[in-house]
Amino acid sequence: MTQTPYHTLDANGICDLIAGLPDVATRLGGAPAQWQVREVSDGNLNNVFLIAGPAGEVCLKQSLPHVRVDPAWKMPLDRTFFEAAWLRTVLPLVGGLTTECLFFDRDLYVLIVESLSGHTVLRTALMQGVDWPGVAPRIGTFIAHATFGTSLLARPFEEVFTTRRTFAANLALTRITLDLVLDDPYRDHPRNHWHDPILTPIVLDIRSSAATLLAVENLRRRFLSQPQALLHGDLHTGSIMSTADDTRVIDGEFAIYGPIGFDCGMFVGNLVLHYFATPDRTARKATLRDIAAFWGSFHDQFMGLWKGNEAAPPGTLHPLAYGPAAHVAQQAFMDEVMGDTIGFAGIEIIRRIIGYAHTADFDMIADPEQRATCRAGALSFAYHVLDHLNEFHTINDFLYYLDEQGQVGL
Ligand code: SR1
Ligand code: MG
Repeated sequence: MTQTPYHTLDANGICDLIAGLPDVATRLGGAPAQWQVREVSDGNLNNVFLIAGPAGEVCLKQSLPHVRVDPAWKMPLDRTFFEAAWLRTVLPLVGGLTTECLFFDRDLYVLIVESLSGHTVLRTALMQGVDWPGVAPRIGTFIAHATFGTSLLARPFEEVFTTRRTFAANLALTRITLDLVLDDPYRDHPRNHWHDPILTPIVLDIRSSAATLLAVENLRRRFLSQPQALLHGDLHTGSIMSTADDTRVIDGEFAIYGPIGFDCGMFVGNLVLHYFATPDRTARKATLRDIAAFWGSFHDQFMGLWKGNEAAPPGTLHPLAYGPAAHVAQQAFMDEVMGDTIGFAGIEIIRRIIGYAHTADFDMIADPEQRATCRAGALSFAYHVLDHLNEFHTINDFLYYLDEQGQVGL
């Protein structure tokens, strides 16, 4: 049997690898003996290291043949390939809102990117109580440019179909999303878990509401059958690193063509989790402001790119209709993205509370009873949103209801 060249790298292996990569080694400066390797893995899937030299630092990510946090859960290695391909596709569209791919190796499934050690994971920063009003609109900019630029609105279909073919092979991680996000929470499954008993009646209500289940089924079908643009695919607040002034979207390993509202909804859903995990009126108002600013930024920039698209490359679909009717049609498309955003936000909230992969947001609340009440508030909110999805006509309807629910018990 042929031995595959793949092996998991330790600190020595990492230094040996980088010593053979002149561009990366130059960024670090000095000699390999001076390089410090620090493991900083904290996601569910991969090993991540920071390597510092006298002149600078890089970040190395390596796929494991299993889920990092559950070695019994076997997994193909190709996820860093898709992350590298995603970075190379979106970096030219979004400029400084992600990181540069410095190296990818398909034998070792190693990806090396710029280090962001001066930045903080957005979820952590939010939990520490920072208020950075610039972040949400920057994520709006990121999604508008990354999605518009990979869609049929901006590129000839031959290019879009070729990119779609690449990312359509991201089967293992798409399966994770389908199962963990869009299916498990709505049925009995051993991967689901929650320990607060006050959540159980809400879970039972969710699972017995035909309106909710049909809404989820519809969104699940849309996720798989509406290849509007290249998505990040896992755009939660742990996939964003930021300072007050500089924001980067990282971890694009779940990249897949899908409905644009999936990325928007995942981001909004995670802001809502933070909202309910912060039982403080001022902080909650800041989150309402952030969601509004995110949507405004995304909407206006996507529409701006669409309207100013006369310079699209030859072969791109040019509009046939102009004038007010065309504007109404564009607005209808944006309304569809908004409907998806609200629906996928609800779905993301539910899976983060009762599914396999929870988030740390609620851990900040010391009192177990208050923690359970806040979780229940978020879960009930998401349930109501999905159960009455057709009644949310604008993002303001969503924010109004969020504000109303956020005042209960404060
Ligand atoms: C087994 S992977 C679980 C979750 O971690 C990733 O970050 C995605 O959010 C996925 O759903
Ligand atoms: Mg991730």
